[in-house]
This record gives sequence, C-alpha cells and structure tokens, in this order.
Amino acid sequence: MRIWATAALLESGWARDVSVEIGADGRIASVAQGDAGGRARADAAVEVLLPAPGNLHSHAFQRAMAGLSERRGPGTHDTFWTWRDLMYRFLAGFTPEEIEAVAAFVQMEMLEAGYAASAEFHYVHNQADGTPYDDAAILARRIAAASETSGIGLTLLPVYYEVGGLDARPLAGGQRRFRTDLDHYAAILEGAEAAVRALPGDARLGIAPHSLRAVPSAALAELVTWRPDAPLHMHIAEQTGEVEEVRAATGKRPVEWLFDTHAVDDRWCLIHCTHLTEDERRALATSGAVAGLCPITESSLGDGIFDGAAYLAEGGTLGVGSDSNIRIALSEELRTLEYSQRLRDRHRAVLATAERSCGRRLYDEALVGGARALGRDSGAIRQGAFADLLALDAGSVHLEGLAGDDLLDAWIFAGDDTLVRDVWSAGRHLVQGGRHVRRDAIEAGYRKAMRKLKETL
Ligand code: NGQ
Ligand code: ZN
Repeated sequence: MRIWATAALLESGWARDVSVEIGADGRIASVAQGDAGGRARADAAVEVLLPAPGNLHSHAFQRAMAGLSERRGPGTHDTFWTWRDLMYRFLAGFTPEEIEAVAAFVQMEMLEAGYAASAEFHYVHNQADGTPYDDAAILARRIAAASETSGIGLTLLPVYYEVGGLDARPLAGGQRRFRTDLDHYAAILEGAEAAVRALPGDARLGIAPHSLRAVPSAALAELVTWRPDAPLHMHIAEQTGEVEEVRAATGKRPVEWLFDTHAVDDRWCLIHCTHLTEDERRALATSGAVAGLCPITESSLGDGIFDGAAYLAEGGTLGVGSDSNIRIALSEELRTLEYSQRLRDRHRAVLATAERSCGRRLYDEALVGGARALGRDSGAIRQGAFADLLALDAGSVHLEGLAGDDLLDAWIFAGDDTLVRDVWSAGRHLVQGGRHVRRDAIEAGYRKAMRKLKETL
C-alpha cells in the first residue's frame, strides 16, 4: 500500500510530495520525494506525515487508577510511597479479564495519541493472594492478546520482582502479585516469548529486572545473561528515598552502583534516572543506554526533574513513556519535559539547538530513544524500517499558516493529541480520522472492567 503526503519529515529533513510504499511485512519498501504524481496512485493521501515514536514505559493496569489517587492520606505529605500503597491495594481486583481489557484500552489511547508502539513493563504475574496461576504466563499472554485487539507494536517486558527492598525483606500485601524467583521467571518468559512469536513480526520480547530495590544483585547478574540480544529495562533513581536506600546498603548511589557492576550499553533502558550526580549523568550519556523519561507520571508522583539539558549536551539518548498512564498524551509528555527544564532554569527553549526548535528536538529524541529502547527497527521514514507513521490534522486551527518545525512546535506547545488524525503501526492503519478503528468495542470492554473494579474497592 502507498501513502502520499504533501509534507513529510524524512531523515534528511522536511520534504514535499512524498510517496511512502509499505510492504506486506509492515516495512517501508520505498520513499520518494518530489513525486507530485504519486498522489493519484496513493491508497491514503495526507497533508503532514511524521514518523510515529514508541512509548518506552507503561504499566497498563495503572490507567484504571486515574482519578483515585489525588487525595491526601493521614500523614504530613502525600508521597510516591503512599501512592504506591494505594496502587498495591487497587491491584487486588484485577482478574485476567480486566488486565486484558484495560491494556487494550491503554494501547488504543496510545495509538490515538500518536505512539505506534509500546513497551509494556509487565509485572502483575500472580493471583491476588500471591499464588502463581497454573499457567505462569497467563497475564503476559493477556497483554499480548490486548495488542492483537489494539494492533499496537508490542515490546513485552516481563518483570522480575523478588524482594521488598535492599535488605531482602519479603514481599507483603499487593506486592505478592509480582513475586518471581528465577524458576518462576523462566516459565513466565517462555510463555511470553511464545505469545510474542504468535504476534505480527514487529513484536518483541525483552527482560525487565524491576529495580535495585526488588532484584537482589545475584539475580540481576544472572538475568542480564538470559536474552543477551533483547532490550533490558529497569527502574532506577526515581526517588531520593531510593537513592538513600541503595547508598546505605552498597555505599554507592544507584546509577553509580549499576555502572560499576554491569556493562551498561545500548540494550539498556533506565527508567526515570531522576536523581543523578554529574558523574552518573555523564556515564549514562556516553553509554548508549536510553534514559526512559516519563515526565507526566514523574510530575504526578513528585519525583523530581531530570536534567535533560545537560544530558543531551553530553550526547545522551532519551525517550518518553507514559508509565502510570494517568494521562496518555504524546505531545503533553514532550511539553512537560521541556517545561520542567524551563521552570528549574528560568530560561526558555531549553532543549532547542541552534538548528532545531524545541518541538523538533524533543520529537527527534523521542523517535531515536523510543526505537532503541523498544528494540524496534523504526523511528524514521526510511526504507526498510517498520512503517510507524502519523499524520497531523493540517486543517486544525492550531496549524493554520504553519510549515516545517513550526508544525511540531504548535502541536506540542499549543495543541494536543486531537491533532493526530492517522496512525500506522508497522503498516497497520489503526487510527483513522482521529479515532481508533476498534474504539467502540475496546471502550465498552474498558467500561465493563471499570465497573467491576469499582465493586472490589
Ligand atoms: C511501578 N512505578 O513499578 O509501577 C512503580 C512503582 C516501585 C513507578 N516507579 C513501584 N513510577 O517503584 O516500587
Ligand atoms: Zn514504571
């Protein structure tokens, strides 16, 4: 099939009258510019065509908590840790059915926001009382099944989660749903791998040690050897309390410890990395690893501000994820990242460069970092890459009279994701006219799941 665009953002920059031919394998077969005649032969003609990024971090089930976590508890402050307790309690109501229904809804919202793919950091493995299911990978399979419904490009990251902290305290309460040891994890990974193999060819499997808090160092040393070519994701240095806990146990800060202990390279995606010293930041920036930033969730949870300005100046790679999914909005995720820098530095256009506007820089970074983190051959309108594409609504009043990078700036800073009209994931045309092609059914499934979850609260 062939898409034709009046303007498209190619690797070489903005181009006009662009034809993109997509093969049956979901990859871009050819790209031609200056092809005004291509319009007549196209299956779809759009005004503004962009590569669509991947969302590098999601816990789909947490979407169902939106609106339930904005009250203060009895303490002086509400914090990340009180939110986490609430999240654990909320978890109890989920059966495999709700896991799948909520995941499909989340993936649909991601597609409608402009993400073509999603890395699901999946860590609900067991029944509510902690007993494993007979089929260890049943919930991972449900995430894969959701992606068949939504059509999103899935990178499935089954999570290893063994202990409650660096003192190896046992898991308590809701955490028992996450519990793995190496044998249990091997079974989950195998089942997840089979499920991914049954998906379209762009789906991938990765591994995800949850954090230095939840994974003993011996288990981490083992896990990094398991699928040496697969993406490896881990939370790190999100909260100062976590930095202190790691320092008390090891004498080092989390990122410092990790770089001293492991060969961190471009297969790693380190989620959050909020609290870094200059040395840690430089080590990360030169490692090839991706800093997986989730600015909306990090704002929601009161994590702190990642130093994106210094990190990018040092050559670091970053991408964005929607993490808790309290709000799924690609343009807002990028805007929040830039605005956090402005509020801290009291400057404007912090992440812009001499050549590239803020919006263009943010978008380029999210494309590169997202593709690398997902282990996905995409991130550019390039022959051979998966056809992850997005068309903006050129008729929107937000875009009136604009062209080139100004379009990205207007979308990201003035508009919102209602400007996203069409999205293709590996050539699957899933969002048309601003709506997911299966929205009604997916939304109905989500509403049903929400009514049931509400009863168990
Ligand atoms: C998570 N979320 O795994 O869902 C975590 C909370 C934890 C974020 N870190 C649990 N944002 O980190 O212990
Ligand atoms: Zn997370």
